[in-house]
Parts: sequence; structure tokens; C-alpha cells
Amino acid sequence: MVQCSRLSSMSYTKMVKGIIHSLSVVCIFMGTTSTAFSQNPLYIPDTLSGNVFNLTVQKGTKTFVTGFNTPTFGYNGNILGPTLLINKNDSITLNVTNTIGTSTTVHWHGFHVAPQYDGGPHQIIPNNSTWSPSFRMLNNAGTYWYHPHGENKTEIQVSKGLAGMIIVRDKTEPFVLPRTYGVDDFPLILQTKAFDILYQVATANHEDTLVMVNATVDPFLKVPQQIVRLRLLNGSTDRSFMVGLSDNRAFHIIATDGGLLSAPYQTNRIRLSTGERVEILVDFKNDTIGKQLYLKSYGSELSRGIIGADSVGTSLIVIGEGYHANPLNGADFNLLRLDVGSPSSNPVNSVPVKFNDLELFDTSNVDAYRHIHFSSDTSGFGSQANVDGPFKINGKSFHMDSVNIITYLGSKEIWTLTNSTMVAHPFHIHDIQFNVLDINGQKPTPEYSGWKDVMLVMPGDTIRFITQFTNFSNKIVPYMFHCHLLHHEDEGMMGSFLVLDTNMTRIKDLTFAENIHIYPNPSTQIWTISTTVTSNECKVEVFDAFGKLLDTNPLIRDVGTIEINNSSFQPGVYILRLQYGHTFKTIKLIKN
Ligand SMILES: [Cu+2]
Repeated sequence: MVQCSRLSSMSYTKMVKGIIHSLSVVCIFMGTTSTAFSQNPLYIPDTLSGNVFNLTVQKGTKTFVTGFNTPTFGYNGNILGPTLLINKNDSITLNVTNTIGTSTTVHWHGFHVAPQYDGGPHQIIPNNSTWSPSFRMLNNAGTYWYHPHGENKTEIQVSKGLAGMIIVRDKTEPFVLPRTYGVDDFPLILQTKAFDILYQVATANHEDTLVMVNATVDPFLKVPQQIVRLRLLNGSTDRSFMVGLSDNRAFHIIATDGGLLSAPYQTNRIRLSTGERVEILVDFKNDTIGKQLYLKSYGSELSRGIIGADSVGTSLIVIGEGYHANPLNGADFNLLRLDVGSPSSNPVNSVPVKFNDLELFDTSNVDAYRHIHFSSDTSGFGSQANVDGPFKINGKSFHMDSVNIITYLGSKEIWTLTNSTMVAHPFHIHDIQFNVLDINGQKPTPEYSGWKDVMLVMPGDTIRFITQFTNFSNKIVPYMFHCHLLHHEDEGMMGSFLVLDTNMTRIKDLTFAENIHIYPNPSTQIWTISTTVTSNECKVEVFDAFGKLLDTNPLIRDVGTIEINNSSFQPGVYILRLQYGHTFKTIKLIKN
């Protein structure tokens, strides 16, 4: 029904274009709205648990549409990956072996781990090799996920199937909650995918017309006649969902990205942008066995600017070709049919009234305030860039070999996110969980009052959060912050930050010898090296954190001093190498 009214509202040209582009997918979409087509049992990924997790990134195929074999990627299978069950405080090792014929990385989304184990773009796993990070699980019990994060490769590799859920459990959690995986506690990875006419996975377009949950098209799930926990993850590349139940019943949100809220929050909608997770409790106690209802996305309720809403941009600045031809945009559609069945043994039949109060960050003694601004590059693309990109963060695009922000171990910080584009961007930061302080000056609503690592920033929004960079520092390997619309991320809407241990980087520690001093360090413009050797005898080289020799001109030498102008350098750590005679000295330099 929805797609007919949408098609009839399009111009003839746009309609023809839309049909040519997505003729068969329109038919598929019709299937998702019809009960008769909800015929595939929901795939529930197997679990892995223990202290050692072996993941093989492999090629596969999957039939999304009868008659078409789609080449896919999966972890330990054709598509998606096993759900990792990890206990809080366990020491674990993850052995990730890549066999897909091209490099990948695996990011543990939401984890508080050292940057070298984070799986960002710098932890490349070449084909036919194994990456084995080991760390202690410090996160709260909650729903996390793993997915590729390679430079310019994230969208295609996630789209081809690489994504898996992680459930962190805390044996000390005292609350009565559904915890039996696949019985009353279900992983739901919500995705839409785009295909070309031969049903090869396609990217960088707005034609993600096929809806799937756990890679199952038109799925149904038998739920027991009791309170059930659904772990919702938006694993799509771009699309936000507005999740609700088809009879509009209320449910309880119990957890967001980083774990439990302070109390269950009753509502009948939750908006999920890409990368976000939410755990909900749905009560089926009073439903007759055999009853069917749907988990739906109410896309008609998404605000303008959100990918998935009816419109992005204005009547004059229209988002790229294909967006309005996609019948899912602005439409309400089914995600999953829920069939009520017999209750399990020992069912959970009540929702806790209260969880623990959260130890949120207080706003006293803040060490740094930072501003993250999303803008579009209108220089080459005009105002169309406001909807189609390329988008930038603080005016810059991502570079593998530069660092955008330097912070210090223990630094408590308030970050302000602003967005002057016409697209809502889900901001994600690695390493930490944060607390939203305010959204456009207003206290956040309950679903944004717990631990978060993704926050959708609407056009024109100002969102402030507070966090602290604890436990992990590394003078070379950065963490990432970025837009979690994977196409934007791949296009460079990403930045990096280093967490430095101030105990190791104080100026006095950098003065390695009696006769050499460097000041100021950190510096914003010029490092002055004072030395007792005749400076002309000294060979001076500066390398970036990845060992690349940099051009240090103009380098000014005077008797006993050398000045290095660093005003063209990105903020970050650099290595100064001095050579005189057969003696080498290396010193760490910091550009702020
Ligand atoms: Cu974005």
C-alpha cells in the first residue's frame, strides 16, 4: 500500500528512473508489507564464549532473493558472525584470521580497550594473516558489536555481511531479566541493503530497498508468552529506524549503547541510528498463543534530514538520485513478525522497577572543552554538498597519518557537537562511553540519559556530552571519532585522537641529555632546540608517528640553537632525530 501511494506521488520521470534502478526491489518491498510473505524463520547466530574467540573472515554466498546467489562476507560463515558472549572482567583473546582476499580490520564497537586492540583503520589485517588482540573486558554488561573499519572499506565490507553482535554479561548483575539466548533474549541486527540488478551488493547509493533482520528477509520469530528481551542493533550502512510494535503497545527500554539505564523507561518508539543499540523488554504475557504482531519501523515519523525520513534537504536542495525513488524512505514497514508461542520454563514475568543509579560524570573540574563541527565541502560541489557531501569534521577529512586531537590520560572533557549540514549524522567515538549533558540546551530524554557511544546529531543541533579518557594511552596509535553513516565515514568524515600519558610526556622527560633542551614542547609553532654542539654539525630529521620523514624547512640554525617551524604540521606526536658524528639521539616532539 505504502509504496503505491509513494510511487503515485513521484514525478513521471523520477518514477521511471526509480523503476529502472530498482524494478525488482520494489517488488521485494511489496513482499515485506504483506503477511503472506513473512515466511522465513529468523536466523539466530550461534554463540562463542570462553576466553579465546576464533573468528575467520571468509567469503560466502547467500540467497536473499530466489534465483540469485549473492556473494557475501561473513565471520565463521556465509554472513554476519557468531554472537560473542563475554563476561565482564574476563581476560580474552580474539584470533581474527582474514581470508577474504583483501585487507580488513575488526573494530569492537563500544569497547573500552587500548587503541592497538581497538580494530580501527590502523590495525590492518592483511589477507591470509591473523590478528590477535588480548585484553580485559572492562565494559558494563550490554550489547556491543563487531564490524570492519578499514580505510575506505567499511561500507562495502559491512554491506557484504560483516557484522556480529557481542553480549557482555556481568555475573554480579542482581536484576531478574531475560538472559537465555535464543529463548527469551534475542539478538536483532536490523539492516537494509542495496543490490544491483544481478543481486550483487551495491554501495554508495540510496537504493537500500531490501529489509532484513539477522540477514533474514521477511523473517518471523516465535516468542514465548512472557517478557522477552530484544537486543536491537542498527547494522545498516545509512538508514535510521523508528522502531515500534504494530499494535502500538508500550515496551520498556532497559539499556542503551553502554549498558543498563538507571531504570526501565516505558515508551512505544525508539529511534535507532546506525551503530546504536538498545535493549527492550516486550511483554507477551497477555497475548493468546498464535497471535501475530510485527516489529516495525515507523519511517514516516523520522524527522526531515534523517536518512530514512521522507525528505532530506529542502525543495531546492534535493538529496541525491535514488533517495526519493526508494519506497522505504518516509514509509512505515515491517521488520519482523512475532508469533506468540508457549512460555518457556521459569519465565521472567515482571519488569524491574529500578536498576542501579549510574555513576555519571559530574561537570566539575573539567580538563578540556572541545568542539566537533560537521560541515559540507561546498567549494567543489556547491550547495548540493549539504545533502550529498563530502562532509567534513572541523573542516578536515580523515588522514591515516595525522592526528586531529591530542588528549591526556585522565582528562575529563566536555565535547560540543554541531551540525551545519542538512543531513543528520550519527557521531561515534571509540574508547569511551559518554553521558549526554544536553541537546539544544535541554536535558536529554531517558533513552539518551545512560551510557552512549553513538549520538545522532540533527541538522542545526547542538549536543554536549561529557566523558573521561581513562586506562589507556598510546603515543602512536590513535582512536577514531566519526560519522557512523558508513558512506560518509569512508569519504573521510572521521578524525583521530591520541591519548597521551602525561607522566611520560612532561617536558623534563623529553630532555634526554644534559646538553640538549627543546622548548616549548608541546608547541604550536616552533620548537627550539638548544645544544652545546655547533648546530651546523647536527643533522636534524623529523618523522611523523608512522615513521615518515617530514620536510622541516624552514629550519633555522643559529649558534647553539635550531628552530623547527611546525606551523604546517597536524597536531600529534613527532619524532626528532639528531645526528652528530656517529651519535644519534631521538626525542619525542608534540605539536598541539
Ligand atoms: Cu555523516
